[in-house]
Amino acid sequence: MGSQAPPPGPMQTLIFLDLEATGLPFSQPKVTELCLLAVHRYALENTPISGGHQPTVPQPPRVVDKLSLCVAPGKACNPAASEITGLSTAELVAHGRQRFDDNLANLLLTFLQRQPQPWCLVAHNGDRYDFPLLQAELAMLGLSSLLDGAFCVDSITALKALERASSPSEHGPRKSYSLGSIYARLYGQAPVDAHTAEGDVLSLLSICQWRPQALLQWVDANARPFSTIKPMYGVTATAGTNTRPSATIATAPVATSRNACPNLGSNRRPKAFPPVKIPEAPSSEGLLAPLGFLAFLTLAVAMLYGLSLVSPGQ
Ligand code: DCM
Ligand code: MG
Repeated sequence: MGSQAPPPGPMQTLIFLDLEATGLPFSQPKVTELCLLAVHRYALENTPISGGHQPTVPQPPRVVDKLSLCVAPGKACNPAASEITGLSTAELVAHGRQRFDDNLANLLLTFLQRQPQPWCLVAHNGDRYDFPLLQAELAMLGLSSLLDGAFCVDSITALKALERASSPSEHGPRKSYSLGSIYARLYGQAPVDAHTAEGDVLSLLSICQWRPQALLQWVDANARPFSTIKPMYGVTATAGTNTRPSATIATAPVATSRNACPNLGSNRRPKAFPPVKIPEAPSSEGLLAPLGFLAFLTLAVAMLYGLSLVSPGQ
């Protein structure tokens, strides 16, 4: 982070984002549901202050844009993921849901383009989950640079900073920074519709409305380009949407271009691992030379031995 250029001025739109998927990073998850909620900074700057020891859950702003979609993941959901999200691959297919394809990527970009820039994506645990997963889905379509115009922050880091700033002298047991725990700590109740993309996004917005001015300040100081996010897992094939994830997780060196213009129609190149160099097996030509030499030696020794047997001195 230290060497990176600072973000270009105050973020105009915060886009709260949550992805549901087939499982956790080690299982190379695929998205099953996503929700984006775009809120202009004006709304956060004008959030009504609710005082008291236990503030009430703030109303969401009246003016928001929201995009919520279910997606057929193309692979089985882990039982744990299905259990918490209420989504299974069979159900998604039975409902005719479509894959994470070019059209969806286009929809995401079109949604962003309706918002004043700069845009900042906000996701809870986004640095480890939502952002790398979104990058992996885009990379598989050959659209690695699609969201290069966006910035992003992880709300776990933001809320840690905000809570510390609000009670710097507090020394208790280690706090949990899961979305549900923060929400319960701030508002004294459990979040609604946890582990649905829209429910999680609304809870995320609520915790970000707790100290809206401080949050905006933190976001402006810490937003980093989405292009710096590495995909959660690599892509090996290079042909359009037929590319498949490789067996390796989060090891792909990423060649993202900050300046690349996100354009679905042109110059698509999926991210790919550099080819692994396998030590070459010795060729048959390489083996023939030493074998010929050995044969020659054996023959020479045999001839000398034969000569020694027939020599008159023996
Ligand atoms: N997830 C999981 N197992 C868990 C928690 C989460 O597989 N115990 C996966 C599936 C969820 C995704 O992470 O769809 C996102 O989690 P969340 O619902 O908290 O946003
Ligand atoms: Mg979620």
